[in-house]
Amino acid sequence: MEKILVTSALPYANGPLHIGHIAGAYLPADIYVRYNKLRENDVIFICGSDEHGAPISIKAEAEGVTPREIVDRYHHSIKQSFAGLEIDFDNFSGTARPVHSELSAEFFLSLYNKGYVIEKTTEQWYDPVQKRFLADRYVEGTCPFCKQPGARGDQCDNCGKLIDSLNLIDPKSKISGETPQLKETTHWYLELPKFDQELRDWLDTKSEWKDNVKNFIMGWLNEGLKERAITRDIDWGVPVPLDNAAGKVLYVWFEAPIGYISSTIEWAQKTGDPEKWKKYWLEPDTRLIHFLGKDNIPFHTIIWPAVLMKQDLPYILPYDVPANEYLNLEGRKMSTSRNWTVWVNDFLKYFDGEYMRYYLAANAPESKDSDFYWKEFQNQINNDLANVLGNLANRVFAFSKKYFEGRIEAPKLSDLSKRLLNEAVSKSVNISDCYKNYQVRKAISLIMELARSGNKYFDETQPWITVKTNRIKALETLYTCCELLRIISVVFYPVLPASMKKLRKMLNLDHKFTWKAISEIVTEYEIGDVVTLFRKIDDEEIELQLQKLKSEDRAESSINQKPQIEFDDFTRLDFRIVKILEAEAITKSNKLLKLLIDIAGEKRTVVAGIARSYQPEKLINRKVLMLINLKPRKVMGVESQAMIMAAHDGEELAILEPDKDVPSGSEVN
Ligand code: B3M
Ligand code: ZN
Repeated sequence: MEKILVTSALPYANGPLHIGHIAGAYLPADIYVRYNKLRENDVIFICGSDEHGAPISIKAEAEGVTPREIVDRYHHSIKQSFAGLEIDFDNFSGTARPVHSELSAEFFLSLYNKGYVIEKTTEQWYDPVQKRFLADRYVEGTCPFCKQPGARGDQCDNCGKLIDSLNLIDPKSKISGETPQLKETTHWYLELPKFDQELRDWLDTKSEWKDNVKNFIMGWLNEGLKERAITRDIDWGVPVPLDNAAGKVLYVWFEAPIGYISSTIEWAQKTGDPEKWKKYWLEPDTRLIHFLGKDNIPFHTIIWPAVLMKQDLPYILPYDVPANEYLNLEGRKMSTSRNWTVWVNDFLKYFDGEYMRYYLAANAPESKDSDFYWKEFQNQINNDLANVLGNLANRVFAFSKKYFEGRIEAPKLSDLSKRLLNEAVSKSVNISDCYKNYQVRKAISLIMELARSGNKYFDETQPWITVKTNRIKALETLYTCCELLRIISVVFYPVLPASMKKLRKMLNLDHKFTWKAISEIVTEYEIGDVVTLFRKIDDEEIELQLQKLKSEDRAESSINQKPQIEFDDFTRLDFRIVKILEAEAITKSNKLLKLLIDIAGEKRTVVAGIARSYQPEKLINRKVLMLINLKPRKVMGVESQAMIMAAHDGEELAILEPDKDVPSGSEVN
């Protein structure tokens, strides 16, 4: 019996799950775990939500709620997706729990005390309005290499070069739009260069790893490992456990993988044997297998092993990291900000979770990117599941009920029948190897071959004729097919657990079964109530999904739309029609005018950047659109208490006036 600890990358609790997540990190792991449970291995499946990091705290601030609320919302949504897809963890925790913070602090201190962490003070971008340091991806500017505007602080999408955000030309904060300032800050860095040899020696033992994973790591190592900051200046996270580190937290990528351990500890506590986690994490015979998408490779194969190597306790290192490539949608790269994806909870409103399992497993991005096409989804479900396997089960069971009252006893088998079953048993060995080697696509194609051979056998033996001429022959056909379906119910279980249980129920077989039992012949079947295994998907259902996708698609648009906001975000904006009472130029500025406005009797001062398009005297008494609940800001020494709305096209500005007279103070929505 092997001892196996399987993990899936912890999903960020800042958004719902989509098919890309499932295909990359969750379904392959769940299939692997189910297979190993059938093989009676000692396997546990551990995960949890990744609840820290800047995106969560920024989202919380934008919505005016606490990070906890965001985390709870998505933790719940994610769990719902997993339940609907039968992704069945032994424990699903969250990294904002005390057990995790304590362990993360311990991990940091262990590295710190052993001299692998150094403190450095550097200058970083600081948003003066938001009063926060800006992580690289929250700074945007002109690329120092190709001079294209809109480059992110970490990378330029135009020329693809990695950027040091300090070199961006004309940097702007993505959160407030302001020009950030350089400010000194102190952080703690993991001295990765010190691990170079140890990591190489360890990776040398991993010749069996998938090529895509090995190539990725060698690229990193050969470029030369660099020190990495493992702390951040935000207020949501695990506090850095040092006296001089107030306001600093551990970098989310430093502490998130520790979540695999803290979740296992939580699991052990729940089982009533709190020490049990050690049997997995501290004993070298455990196989630790991390399932993830390819963007997570370096963190799991370089930084995480380095962190594990220098702990006080003898933690095991990853045994394998079977990372997957990307899943595209309808031939295009998936994008959540453009809504070019399929959200799991939305899918589950229309289709059975097993349909997603089947299609994503049969088209898994195991060694190269693959695609989700709605039309192909329909075809594969209808052809493979409904027409081949579903049909085989249905015709065998219906026939058994009709002519044999569902009682199918083993007759003497002909060579043809024996060959079919022997073939199935020997294929089950190949299928087992496929599961073991993370080749689920191949496993599925072998299983479909079995089902097809069953239909062919049924057609060739013609039980609808023999039932009238030689009943024992008809019985032989039915019995052989039942045996074949029994074998399929085991080998297909890792991919389609619920459907295979349904199939076993019709065969009147136990739900407690093992891989070993494949070769244990059942001599008598008593067919239970016959139900449809797989319903077919209509064209209209697929049309609906395609329409939904296209109506929400913004990928091809050139309007450069900002990320979508919630309706609640919109209602927080207070737009009004206001009347301009006075207007004058602000000396020292050729852009700005100072306006005095009236909002239903209340007077306010506004600084408006419209001087190039409007002479002050032309504005008096006009009613225009303004946003009145923006926090007052000082511009050129004058406090501006509302913001004028104007359309702009390059140089020229156009203020917005209502198309009939409305009172000053009128709400706009
Ligand atoms: N949450 C990144 C991701 O979802 C991250 C994985 C953490 S695994 C320790 O892509
Ligand atoms: Zn560039």
